[in-house]
Amino acid sequence: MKLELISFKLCPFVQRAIIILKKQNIDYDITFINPMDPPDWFKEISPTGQVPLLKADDEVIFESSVISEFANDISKNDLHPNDPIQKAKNRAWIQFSSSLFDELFNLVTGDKDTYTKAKKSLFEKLAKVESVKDKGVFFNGADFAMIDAAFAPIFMRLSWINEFTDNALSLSEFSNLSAWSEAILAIDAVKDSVSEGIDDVYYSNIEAREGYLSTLLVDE
Ligand SMILES: N[C@@H](CCC(=O)N[C@@H](CS)C(=O)NCC(=O)O)C(=O)O
Repeated sequence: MKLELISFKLCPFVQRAIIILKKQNIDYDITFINPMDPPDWFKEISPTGQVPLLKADDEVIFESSVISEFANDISKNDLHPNDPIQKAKNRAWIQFSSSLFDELFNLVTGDKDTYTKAKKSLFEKLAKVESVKDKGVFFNGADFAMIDAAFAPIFMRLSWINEFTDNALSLSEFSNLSAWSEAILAIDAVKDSVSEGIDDVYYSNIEAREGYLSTLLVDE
């Protein structure tokens, strides 16, 4: 099967799909577009107008979680836990994790009031994750799973923001999440899921948005 992932370099949802494709050693081509100004061929095949979109031969698969599940389904090694309850709980927390991108967006773009509310909401959600996280290295313990890939783009962006500021969004109050974030960000498939220099692009994006977060940037 020929796979082509339609992508946008800064997109955290694309990143999730790439991590699973890489972790499962699946061959795929990648095509970058700007979803804010998409080419006509993309508009014709995309039901939502959003990336990621996976072309599998002549079929179109959309939604990052579905693309990730598909990549897992066509692989020998299942990256979900075997136990149905555990798997269902993982899927529920994956869905929960997607809502964190709303707070991240508001943190990067909002004025001081929006930033403050988004930070409070983000940390309330993170506290819930902290309370259910296994004490092992990854979410379920020793093995990297689908859920770890789902959280990776969040932890990567939080670590960039902490590096660019005086730890404005430090995870230090969450000991489980701090260790989990470190373990996830050390995985090759995670490190290789973004283009070289994308952290600089993220920094410039924060500056360009001129939100409250841009006032917290310390010069690199
Ligand atoms: N629920 C979608 C969200 C994807 C998404 O928001 N992609 C953004 C880029 S990061 C996009 O394509 N935005 C263009 C638009 O919404 O028109 C998924 O998980 O795949």
